Amino acid sequence: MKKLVLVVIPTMENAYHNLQDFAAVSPPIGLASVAATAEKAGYEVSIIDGDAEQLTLDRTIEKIVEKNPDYVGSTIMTATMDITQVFYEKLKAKLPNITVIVGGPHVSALPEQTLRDSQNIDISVIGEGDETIVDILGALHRNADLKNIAGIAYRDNGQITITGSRLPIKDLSTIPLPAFHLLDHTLYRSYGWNNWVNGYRKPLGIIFTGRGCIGKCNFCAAHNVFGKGIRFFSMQQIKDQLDYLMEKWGIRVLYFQDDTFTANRKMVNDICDYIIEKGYDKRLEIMVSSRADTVHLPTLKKMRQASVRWICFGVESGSQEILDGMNKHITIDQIKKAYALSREAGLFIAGNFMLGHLGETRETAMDTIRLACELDEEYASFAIAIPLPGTVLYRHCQDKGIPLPTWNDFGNVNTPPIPLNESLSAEELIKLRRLAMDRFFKRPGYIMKLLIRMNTLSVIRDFVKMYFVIRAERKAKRL
Ligand code: B12
Ligand code: SF4
Repeated sequence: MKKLVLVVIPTMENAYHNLQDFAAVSPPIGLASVAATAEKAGYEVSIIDGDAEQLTLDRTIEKIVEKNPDYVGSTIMTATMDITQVFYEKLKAKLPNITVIVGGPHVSALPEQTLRDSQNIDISVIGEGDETIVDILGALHRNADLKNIAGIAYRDNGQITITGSRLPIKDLSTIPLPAFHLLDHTLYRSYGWNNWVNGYRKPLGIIFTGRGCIGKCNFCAAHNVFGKGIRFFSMQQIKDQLDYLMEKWGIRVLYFQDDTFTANRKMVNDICDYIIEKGYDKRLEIMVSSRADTVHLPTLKKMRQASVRWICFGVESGSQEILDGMNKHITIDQIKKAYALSREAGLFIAGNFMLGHLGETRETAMDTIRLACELDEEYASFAIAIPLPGTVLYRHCQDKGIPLPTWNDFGNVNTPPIPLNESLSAEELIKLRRLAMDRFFKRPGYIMKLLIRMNTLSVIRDFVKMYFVIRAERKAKRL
C-alpha cells in the first residue's frame, strides 16, 4: 500500500519566539481533512505534527524518513514558505524519490510561484484539497498524466503547468470527518488567555461547522482556499465530531473555528441544543468567532447556556473611513451593539484590531486604540496589516511598487511590519502597536475586572509572565 505522510513543519518557535507559551497549538484540521479522504481511498496515511510534538526540523525529517513514504504533504501559509523551502531541500536530500504535494492559503494564492520558489515541491494544490488529493494520488499510482486533474500546478519536464480551476466542494456532507485519530490529542492547547476563566487550556478540540465566510474584507486571505460565500457541514457531521472529541479526546476547550460561527442562526441553535441535551456544556468552555452584523440576543443567550464562554469579533478599526476602505461592511455602531448584546448574554469578548491598513494615519490609529479601550473587551489583540498574497493589499503593494520582504516576514508578531502608507513607517507602526497594548492592558480598571471575574491565580500568573516575555521581545526589537 502506498504511503502518504502529512507533516506540520515546525515553525512556532520562529513565529513566536518568547511568546510561544501563549500561542495556541491547534490540531491541523486542513491536513486531517486531506488525510481522511486519502485514507478512505485506501492509502496508508500518517500525520507528524512537528509543532505539537516540539520537534526540530531535523528530527521531523528523521521521523518522516523512518516511515519511508511515497508521498509527503504539508500546508503552507505565507509566513511559513521560507522554512518549508529549507525543509523540503533537506528532506529530498534524504528521500529523493518522494513526491511532495503542498496546499493551503499561500499555495492557493501563488501556486506557480510556490513551485518556482522551491524546486523540491512537486505539486501545488489550489483551494480545498479533500478531493484533489485522491485524484493526485490515483494518477501518480497509475502513472497517469496530471493534466486532467483540476486545481493543481505541477512540474512537467521542467515546465510548470497549471490546470483548469476546480470549484469549491458543493456538498460538504460528502466528505469524511477530519482524521482526528491520526493526531495525538494530548498535545493541543488553546491560547494562553483562554485559561483566565478556568485555569486550563487543554485538551483542545476544533470543529468547523462550515467553510468560507460571508465577509469580503480586502485584507483577508481565507477566500483563496474556500472561495466566496459560505457552505455548511451537515448537522450529523457536527454531532459526530462533537461526540468523537468529547468521548475519545475528552476535550475541555472547544473552538468552533469558523470565520463566522454565527452566520447560520438555525444551525447555531441546533448545535447548542445538542450540546445541552448531551450534557457537554458541563465539561466544556467554548470559543467562537463572529461578525458584528450576525449577532442576535436569543441566540447569544442560547450559546452562553451551551457553555460558549468567549466570542471574538474582528473590530479592526476605530475609524469608519478605514473600516469602509477595508470593505468590512460593518459600522462602529453595529460593533458597539454587538458588544452590548454579547455582554447581556454573559459572554466574554475578544476584539481583534488592525493597525496600518490602507489610508491609516496616526490619528486613525489613535481612534482604534481609543475604541479598544472604550469597548473594554476581556481580551484584545493588535495586529499590523499584512499584505497577504491574493488580497487587495498585496495587489496594492505590487501596483505601487512597495518593496515586499522575504516570505518569512509576512508573519505578524515578531517580524518587522510592512508599511502600506507613506505616512506611517515600520518604526511608527511598532510604536503604535506598543502604545495600543500599553494603553489597553495597563488600565487598572481592566486588570481589576479580570481579577474579579476570572480565575485570579491564572490571571496574576499570566500577567507576570507576560510582563517579562514582552520585555524580552521588546529588548530584541521584535515587538
Ligand atoms: C487555525 C489557524 C491558525 C493556527 C494554525 C494551526 C494549524 N495547525 O492549523 C495558528 C494559530 C498557529 C495560526 C497562525 C497564523 N496564521 Co492562521 N489561521 C488559522 C485559520 C483560522 C484556520 C486554518 C484551518 O484549519 N482551516 C481549515 C482547513 C480545512 O483549511 P486549510 O488548512 O486551508 O486546508 C485546506 C486546503 O488549504 C488544502 N490543504 C491544506 N494543506 C494541504 C496539504 C495537502 C498535501 C493538500 C493536498 C491540500 C492541503 O486542503 C485543506 C482541506 O480542504 C485560518 C483561517 C481559515 N479560514 O482557514 C487562518 C490563516 C490560515 N492564518 C493566517 C495567518 C496570516 C496566520 C499568521 C501569519 C498570523 C500571525 N499571527 O502571525 C500565523 C502564522 C504562524 C506561523 N506558524 O508562522 C492566514 C494565512 C494567509 C496566508 N497567505 O498565509 C489565514 C488564511 C487567515 C486569514 N483570514 O487570512 N493560524
Ligand atoms: S469577516 Fe473575517 S474571515 Fe470573513 S472575510 Fe472578513 S476577515 Fe475574512
